[in-house]
Amino acid sequence: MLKTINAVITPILAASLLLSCNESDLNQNVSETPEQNAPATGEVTKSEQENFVVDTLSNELSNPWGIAFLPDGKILVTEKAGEIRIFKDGALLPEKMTGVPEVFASGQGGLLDIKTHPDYADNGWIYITYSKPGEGGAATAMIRGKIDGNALVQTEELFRAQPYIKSGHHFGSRIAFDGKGHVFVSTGERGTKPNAQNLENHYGKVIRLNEDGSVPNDNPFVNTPKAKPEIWSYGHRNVQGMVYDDASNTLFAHEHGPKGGDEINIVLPGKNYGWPVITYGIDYDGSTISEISEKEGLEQPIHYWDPSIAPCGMAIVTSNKFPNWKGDLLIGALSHTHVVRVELDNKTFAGEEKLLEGVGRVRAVAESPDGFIYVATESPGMLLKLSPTN
Ligand SMILES: [Ca+2]
Repeated sequence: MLKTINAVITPILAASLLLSCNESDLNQNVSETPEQNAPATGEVTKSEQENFVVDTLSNELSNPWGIAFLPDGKILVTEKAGEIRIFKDGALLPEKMTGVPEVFASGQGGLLDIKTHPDYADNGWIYITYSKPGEGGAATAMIRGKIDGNALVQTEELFRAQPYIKSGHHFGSRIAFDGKGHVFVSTGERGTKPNAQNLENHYGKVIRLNEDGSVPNDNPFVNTPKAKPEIWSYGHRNVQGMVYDDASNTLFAHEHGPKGGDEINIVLPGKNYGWPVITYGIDYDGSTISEISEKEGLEQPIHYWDPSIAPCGMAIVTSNKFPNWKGDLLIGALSHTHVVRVELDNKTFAGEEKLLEGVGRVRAVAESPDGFIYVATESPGMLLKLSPTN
């Protein structure tokens, strides 16, 4: 069952985390977790536009964070404390993947996202983000590697955010491919707001790299003195959901805002998304962060949530398995323990619906290559599969 991480958090860090926010990974607010409300296997769930059944593939995961699909049908799930779990034929294997790097498993840090390359069948690359321990603290990092049996091999580091910071807060991070040779990585500002506006570090940013980790020469700040050339956009607080929509060539990201300020943004090169200069939220202690929510030159979200839902994980529905959801964003909610289906109309927010209400803190949402929807929750750590009923 759940491994407690409290033991490894220093008292100072723990105190700062308690002041933190609703995306806290400390599971301190899970008394509401309605285990008994999780949809029973085989029961038909009716929603506004689609009916589906939910299968619980496992309820024995420990803080699942990211989900990746292999062409042979295996599913890989990261656990935050540093394991990669393997599902074969829909069942969780007792064996864990070997060769996973050591992670800074404290606060919101740990083993984070995992994604197969769009051409995985040809090149075998799998991409992983994590909190890398190092001199002075920890940094959001991305590696790629290949899979040999149950081993992660040929790993190479593609990105490490600079600098290492002594904080367990706001590492991001999600991975998204544009299918044109680039990979995006999101970060968070590590609990230090000014980082998000400072182009001399990698925090509070969306990063864009070539798939081998090199810097694309058309990145927006490659010619800006002192700016980190990997930066694609900035002014983000903590981006834990990001997806590239191939149909509209659009990068969508959501981010944890302060209280009442979680956002969905369309991420464009060189743009400033405003944190902490503008925000719709207030600090979790009730104090004002900014008097303004709009400013010339700063981007507006396409939607914000007040109250906050604590968004984490995101998929865009592309297959015909759920035809009435096609093009919709499915977003996990940690504190609100559901999945939000967001309808878009020409890339603007057109409405939302709550799915799987009370299912637990939703950490990841993903669409498999064969069009099913997978949802990972904490407490208990479940992997759920949503299948349409026609
Ligand atoms: Ca913003």
